[in-house]
Amino acid sequence: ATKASSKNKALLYSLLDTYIQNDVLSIEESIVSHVEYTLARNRYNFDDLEAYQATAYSLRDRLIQAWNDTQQYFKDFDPKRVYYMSMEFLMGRSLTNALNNLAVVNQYTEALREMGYNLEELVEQERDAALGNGGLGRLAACFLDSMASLNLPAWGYGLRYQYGMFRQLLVDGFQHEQPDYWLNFGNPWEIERLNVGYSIKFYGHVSVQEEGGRQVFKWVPGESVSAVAYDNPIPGFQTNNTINLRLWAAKPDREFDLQAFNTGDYVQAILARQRAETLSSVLYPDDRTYQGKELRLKQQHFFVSATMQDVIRRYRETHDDFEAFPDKVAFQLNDTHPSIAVPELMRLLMDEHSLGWTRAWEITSQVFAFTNHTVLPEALERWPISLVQKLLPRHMQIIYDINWRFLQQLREKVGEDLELMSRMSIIEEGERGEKLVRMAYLAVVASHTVNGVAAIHSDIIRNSVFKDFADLWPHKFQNKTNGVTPRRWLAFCNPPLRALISRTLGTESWINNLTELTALREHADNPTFQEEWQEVKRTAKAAACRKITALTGTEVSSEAMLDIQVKRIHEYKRQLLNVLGIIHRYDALKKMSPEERSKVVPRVCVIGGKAAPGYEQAKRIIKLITAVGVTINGDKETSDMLKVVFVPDYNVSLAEVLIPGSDVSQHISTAGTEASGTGNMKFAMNGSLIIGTMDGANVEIADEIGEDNMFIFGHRAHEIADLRKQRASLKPDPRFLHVLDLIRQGTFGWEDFFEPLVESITTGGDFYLLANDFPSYIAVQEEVDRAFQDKARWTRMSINSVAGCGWFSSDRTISEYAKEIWNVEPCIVPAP
Ligand code: 4GP
Repeated sequence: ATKASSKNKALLYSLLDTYIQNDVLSIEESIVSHVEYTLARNRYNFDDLEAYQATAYSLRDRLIQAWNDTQQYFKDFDPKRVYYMSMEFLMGRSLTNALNNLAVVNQYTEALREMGYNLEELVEQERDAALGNGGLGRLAACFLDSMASLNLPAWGYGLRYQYGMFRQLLVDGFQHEQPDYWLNFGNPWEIERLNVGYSIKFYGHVSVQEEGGRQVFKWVPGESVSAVAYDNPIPGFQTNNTINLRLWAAKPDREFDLQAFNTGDYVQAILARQRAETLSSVLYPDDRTYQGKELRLKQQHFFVSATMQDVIRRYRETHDDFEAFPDKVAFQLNDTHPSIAVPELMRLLMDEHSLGWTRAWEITSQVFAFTNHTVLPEALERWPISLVQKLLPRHMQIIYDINWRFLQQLREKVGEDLELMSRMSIIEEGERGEKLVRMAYLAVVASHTVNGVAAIHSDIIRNSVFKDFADLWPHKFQNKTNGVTPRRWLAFCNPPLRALISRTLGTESWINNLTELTALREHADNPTFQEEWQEVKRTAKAAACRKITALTGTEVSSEAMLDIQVKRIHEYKRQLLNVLGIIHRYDALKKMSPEERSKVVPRVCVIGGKAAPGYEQAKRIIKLITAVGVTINGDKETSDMLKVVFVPDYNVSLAEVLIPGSDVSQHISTAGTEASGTGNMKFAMNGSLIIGTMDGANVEIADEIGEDNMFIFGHRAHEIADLRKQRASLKPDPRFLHVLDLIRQGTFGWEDFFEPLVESITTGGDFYLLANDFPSYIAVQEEVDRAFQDKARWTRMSINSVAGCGWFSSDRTISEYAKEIWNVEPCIVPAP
């Protein structure tokens, strides 16, 4: 009886605890005490920034509690864990996400209101954590959210850049890059772990010694840097589980200092050590091309080596040898960026933990899996041997050994096929005699599984990018269609839509089980429901329009159709096709009588996205968009019917406002070039209709929501190769040629500056086949206008879009990875 009653008491206290913690007064007390003791400000007088920071610290206390419970539980339970290794995590803001996941939005709103603050305004004080370029980095962030929400024993590992993705300014319509000092006011969401650090080696040489009849390799480094951990708690939705994103920052290495200071020049020695810190300071903003940059390879090794050492240390806390390592550890390589982890793990196992090659390789080849994110050839990383040799001499030896054994194995299987062997070799005999390491092949050889990110992309990988390997090891290749988190990208960024859906379905369980949205289909034609749906869209659209006006100074009417294309600027993504379509629309408007014009559906065309700083054509495209905007928006005759705006500095938090408000969005890459796309999923999930090609995940979106609920156009992937061959003989549509003429004639000014763009898509060039797809693009745009005029039809399409999005929850994607690649299971932390 006493046992039972003490159990009851414990339960009572824990309920009471939670109650007291979530009581508005306690929340106020917690915020005020952070103002006073963490920020050391006056508790009676603090501004919005301080209020935001104190609120964040107050939430961090809760996150730390849950984090500790979770990590302790994982430690006791010792499940197999997955480590998601990525050079990029494009997290965005944390406040709204934390409030929602901890289910304390109302209490905090109320507490802040009583103290005289508005939560919505405080949210705006937070700087985006923009530690990523685009799709690949944002996918990693969505995956963390799903791993936490699915209670997986998972961690993310990455780099703590001090400068995230650059801020984009527009000056006279040109992109300028400004540094993103995101840590200027500190980062309340992270926990600095000065006690968790590793020494990371670079340069130097390798010596070989005989020890007990066995060769022992000793790497004598020429430089060493310390990696220090910063932990970022990642809460799950409606669960106590809170996982970790561990980011590494570089610090001068103390051990190494001893030698350095003997040189006699004390000040120089300090300055030299100080430079070590710059290693992790900046994110490379050139998505997809990092070739040959020594600092980039240094960053990769730094991040990977710290991660491998950390994982091994954790594993060794509970295991005496490496027998169980593959049963306890899974690594996912987010693209090839972390693939130097393969030789690094081999090195640690052999040189530091005395395993033989065979055993080390057995272990290594059971723990890695690799995701490819793009088929663009320039993105496949290849490092000059001379560079790898200089920076990581021991790794170069190991890579040669891996390659030698692989080629032996290949020879045994297929015989002496020199041509095939040189095609598949990890070492490429580059032009001008410069040999290169093909990082993707290294990753494929060492990984037990290789996956693409949408069905069509995984087919392309199997049939072309990695064809030889897929023929050799068909079992290695899988598809894992991307997804996005329905928390951030629907429930939290679009509260009115969340409320309407929950009211209609009578539950919120769809947020964790997104396929439940299919039940919306039966309401798609219901007039009352349609009206409510339109009202939700109106609210979101008004907010998006206000934001657009605030950012650009251009007034846009929320009566017009809001048409958005936001993503990195890339030729293959064909923002240029969008602009050509806009010019065509403008030209058509100009040729109409006022009477005809009054019947046209008004449209606001929004384009946003960053260009890599060295990518000239992409930067020209931005200037073309803004120049076209100046002409069109300034034309009184048509400006009620058509507006063109370029939104500067597109980022995660801007996406959260624009996406819910849009009517249509464009995902119009040349078929076979966009691996998946994830923006398409976010728009569809918010009832924005998709104008798209049959590329990437658009193909599966069409399967799920139905082609008749989208605007599909353009040539299909299987036609592209032939069309490319026939480019020289193509007779482009006269409307296409006319649009090019308008640019050439200077209708938008800057005709000389735009010439290389026009040139790139005229006959003979036009690698991305704009001319081929232009007629069907124009036709589908007319279809879009017609559909928009039929409100009931449009609303039905919009409802069906959302209803068909269940498949694109990153929860689905992550469950597949967990079952089919990682072999890890949920590990649910009991409620406190
Ligand atoms: C992107 C792909 O371009 C995009 O299609 C995909 O949805 C996303 O990865 C996530 O898988 N690739 C990159 C990159 O961002 O840097 O290669």
